Amino acid sequence: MKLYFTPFACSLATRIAIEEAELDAEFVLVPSGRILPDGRPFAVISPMEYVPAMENSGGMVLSEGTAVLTYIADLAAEGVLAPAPYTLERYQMMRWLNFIATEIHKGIFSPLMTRKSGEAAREWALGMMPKRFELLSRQLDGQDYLVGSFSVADAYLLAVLNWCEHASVPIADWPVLLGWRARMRQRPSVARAMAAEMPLLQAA
Ligand SMILES: N[C@@H](CCC(=O)N[C@@H](CS)C(=O)NCC(=O)O)C(=O)O
Repeated sequence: MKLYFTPFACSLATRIAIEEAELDAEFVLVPSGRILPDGRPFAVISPMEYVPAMENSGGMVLSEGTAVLTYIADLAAEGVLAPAPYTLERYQMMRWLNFIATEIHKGIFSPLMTRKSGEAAREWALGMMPKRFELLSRQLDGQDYLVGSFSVADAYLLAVLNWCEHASVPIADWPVLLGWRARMRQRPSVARAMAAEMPLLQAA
């Protein structure tokens, strides 16, 4: 399985998942020109040219982070990256994946991190942030994971909370989230994933 990534983008969550479950994957860095090392345009894998995206040995391709993360979770031993299918916890995990993708990643960080957004979009995102961070903070107050045990939702949340400083999001105003992020960064799978991508980020 190939996983297409950009250092410290949301695709970091897929690397954390692979590390956590000790699965085999080849990580392919997507060049800024969006032409892959094998000469194909990245758009044949990911129509929006977004990371993360996945291509398995049978030629199946999949884009959209929450789908790729759920696919990886289903390759792992049961309970390692996601609650068992058809359980309430499984749907709770999907709820958080969707919340992170829409309300946090795209709803807050995207406008704050692109040079193309204007002041009005930035102000809007900063205005929406407290209610959304408060919800996450309440969920993680006194518990280590978004749902029961570690899941790909935690991996995704960690990947986006890593952007706070870059996006000037005052995470220190949410001590529960700040503490959770610090503890999560010490988790061996997370530490290994971040260590693998840090030199690539610094070289970019
Ligand atoms: N809807 C996509 C969005 C993924 C996304 O925004 N990826 C960013 C990195 S975090 C990206 O590839 N950006 C490249 C670009 O905007 O050209 C998903 O949920 O996977």
